[in-house]
Amino acid sequence: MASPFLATALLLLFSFSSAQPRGDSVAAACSPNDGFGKYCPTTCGVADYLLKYFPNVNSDLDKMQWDLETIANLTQGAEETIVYMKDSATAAQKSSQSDSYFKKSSSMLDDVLRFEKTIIAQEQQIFELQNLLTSNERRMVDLKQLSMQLQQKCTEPCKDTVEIQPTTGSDCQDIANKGATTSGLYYVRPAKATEQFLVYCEIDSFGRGFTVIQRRRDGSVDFHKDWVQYKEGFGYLSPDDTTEFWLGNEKIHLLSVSTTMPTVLRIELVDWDGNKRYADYTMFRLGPEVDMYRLTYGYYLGGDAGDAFDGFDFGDDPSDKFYTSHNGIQFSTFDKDNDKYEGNCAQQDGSGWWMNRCHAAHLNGKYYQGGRYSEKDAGEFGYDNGIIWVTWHSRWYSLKETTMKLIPLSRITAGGQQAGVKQFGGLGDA
Ligand SMILES: [Ca+2]
Repeated sequence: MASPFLATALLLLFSFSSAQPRGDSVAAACSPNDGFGKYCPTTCGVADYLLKYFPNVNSDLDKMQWDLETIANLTQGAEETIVYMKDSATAAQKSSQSDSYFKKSSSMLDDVLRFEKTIIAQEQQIFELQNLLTSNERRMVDLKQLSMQLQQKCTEPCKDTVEIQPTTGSDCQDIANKGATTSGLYYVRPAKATEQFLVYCEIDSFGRGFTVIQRRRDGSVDFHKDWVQYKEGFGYLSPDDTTEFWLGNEKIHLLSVSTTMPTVLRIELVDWDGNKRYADYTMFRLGPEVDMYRLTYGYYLGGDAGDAFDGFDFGDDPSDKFYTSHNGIQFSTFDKDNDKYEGNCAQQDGSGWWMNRCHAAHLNGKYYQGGRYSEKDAGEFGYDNGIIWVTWHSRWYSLKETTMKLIPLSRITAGGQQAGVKQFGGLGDA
């Protein structure tokens, strides 16, 4: 509304001021105007016109002034808004920077969490290690105790763990007669012996006491020994009858000549099929060393193994049986040849035995696992050198187990002969 009026006023002013310096040209340039009349205004006419319009122009100028001030105010507001916005932008920038801080701090938080997890895991490990340490300490304590016990044991002198029974007697039957009921190791002193010696006594449930003079069971002892060794005895005496031995010719001699009662030599045999057989010879006697421990017996008492001591007709020669019998034959070893042969039976067969020319029974022979053997197996001489009882198995069959034992004739039938056979069960795998 103010603008058209203002424009007109300004136009008038311009027109007036430009006309003023030129004076004379006003009329020429005067244009008819309803405000000035039909004619060109004079100075007075213009003044009158100005005076007439001056209050309106003044108020218009005031209005313009006010408008300008309003505009200026608006501008300032805008400026302030811009500044505010700028500030906001800066703040926003700053806040976007703190976002990266947030990111950083959250990654730090992640790190912290990770470290916490690591710490927890390490604490768990430490706990487990502490447990291990504790159990190790306990083990150390146990080990220390064990080593203390061992040290104590080691400081004690070694004890012979072989149990020797307290009962003594002239032989095993004497010991059994005194009430001993357990088989095992005992000291005996036959009447003609100057000192006691150890023997294995086999005492059965009938109160019979056998004095064992020879034992083969597994080939663990080499029976290829010289005269002195056969005289003194060799191998091992065990309280549980698990070892092989030859008691010794001198002891056997003393046992056999110290009693006026007839002594029975019982021979028990086991083959590789576990079969068991026996042979009994009564009035057994072994001569003194000066008679080369000569074997004599009264007669064959019986048994299912047969009488191999009586010799055997091998069919090679009519004199076989005569030259393979053992009754009345002296003892021979490879270093003391007392046989009836031009050669050396004990040397050829690798044993000590009552060699004739040479044998039908040969219980100190070479041990052959499995039993059957041949001339090729028999070494450089190739003779029958196994553990032989030829009235049961051939001379090329070596027995698995043998026992030679002594008992007074009066006790051999105690409990009956059958009982004697039953008691045989002490041998082998029984
Ligand atoms: Ca000879």
